[in-house]
Amino acid sequence: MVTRREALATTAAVASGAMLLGRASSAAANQSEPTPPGWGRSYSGGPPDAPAQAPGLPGRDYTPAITPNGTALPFKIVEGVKVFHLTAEEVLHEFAPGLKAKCWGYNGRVHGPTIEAVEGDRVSIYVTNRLIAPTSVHWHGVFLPNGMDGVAGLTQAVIKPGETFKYEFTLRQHGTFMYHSHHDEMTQMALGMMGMLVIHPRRPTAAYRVDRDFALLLSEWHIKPGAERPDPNKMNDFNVLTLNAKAFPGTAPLVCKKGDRVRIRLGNLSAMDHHPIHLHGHFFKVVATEGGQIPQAAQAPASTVLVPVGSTRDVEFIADAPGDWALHCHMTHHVMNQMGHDIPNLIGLKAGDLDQKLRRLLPGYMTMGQDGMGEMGEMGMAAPKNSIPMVGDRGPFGYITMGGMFTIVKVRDGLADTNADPGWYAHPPGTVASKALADELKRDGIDA
Ligand SMILES: [Cu+2]
Repeated sequence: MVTRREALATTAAVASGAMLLGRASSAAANQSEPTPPGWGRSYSGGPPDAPAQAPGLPGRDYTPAITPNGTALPFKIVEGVKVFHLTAEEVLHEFAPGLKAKCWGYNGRVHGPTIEAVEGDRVSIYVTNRLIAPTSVHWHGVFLPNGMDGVAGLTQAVIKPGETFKYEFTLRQHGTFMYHSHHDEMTQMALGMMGMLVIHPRRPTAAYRVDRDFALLLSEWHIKPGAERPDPNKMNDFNVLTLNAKAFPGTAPLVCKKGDRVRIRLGNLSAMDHHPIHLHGHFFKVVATEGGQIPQAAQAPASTVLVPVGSTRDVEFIADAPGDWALHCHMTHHVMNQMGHDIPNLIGLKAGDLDQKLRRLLPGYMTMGQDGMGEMGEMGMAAPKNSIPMVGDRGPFGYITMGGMFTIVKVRDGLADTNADPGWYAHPPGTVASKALADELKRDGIDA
């Protein structure tokens, strides 16, 4: 079956030679201004503008990125221009099983779908506002005419409820970018109004090609247990930390075949926190920021990358170690869900017969936290309606005491389908940490 998009795409490909004579011709180039060595031009205004090229197509010009728990924004091609449509609206969003909240997003999703395009594409992005408040959209990190930058009041009028605005510009860079509301940011971004924007190179080098290309947007929320909406007025004490707006165990795993070259595009639009994202079992190289590609000689190896607020970091690695590898923010409070914050410190407390006494008044009462939080999620103690446990989920060896900004990179040998969760890793015999045997303790002189 030929979809409308494919039909348009075919037409566009056939017509691409004539395209510059059409609508995109006003974007014809005047790039005679010299730029200092090592600096590309930032301006893509029109006219003068960057020359638009034939729209880049998935499969032919790029391998689409994967947005775990998300999706790509569909487009159509009209007269050589790639046309997208975002609708800002309220969305009932599930962060993890047990926690839903009324958020603001785009096209029925929180966060919005990933916009994907190719360097040289002329893009037209329509934004319809179905919120109760005015809004605007900023294309974060993208070179464009000043009036397309989306800063309400500064470079454009607000998009009032019911109105549709059009943004149009030619993409003249590649990399990982983001889009977000730029009107009443404190409220609108805290409610979820953001998404990823991936621009592929027009002529990808061998180094650019990867087998798996993931996009993860980091953000943070304050949702009082039981509340129906995130609270945008909180300046700290964020209690739901998310990857693509999901908190573990709501996060989808990143599934790879052994030996895959993998890219993870990390963007951070949290209100107040930078996130050091740590990958287990591998090292990666930080290959790009929202400012562009990092020269190969400067791509430092690491297993943790700090993603500052308002930034993107692309990391690449070879998934050569089969297993279930944690990928998470290393701030310990960012891998803790709602209930773990701001409770009295009871570490080391001897509850004694306190529990028994209190149970006479409160049947089922149990003092929590005297040996930490590990058991709390598992026991599901006293979780108010519409809230998620402080920590994680049941794993193959017991409870995983991590929640929030946590997911699993699942690397498998001989995997047929990387789109399905392959389940838990089957460890080769003798490769799992286990209780030491008496003769081992004796042999190695361990006085336990
Ligand atoms: Cu963090």
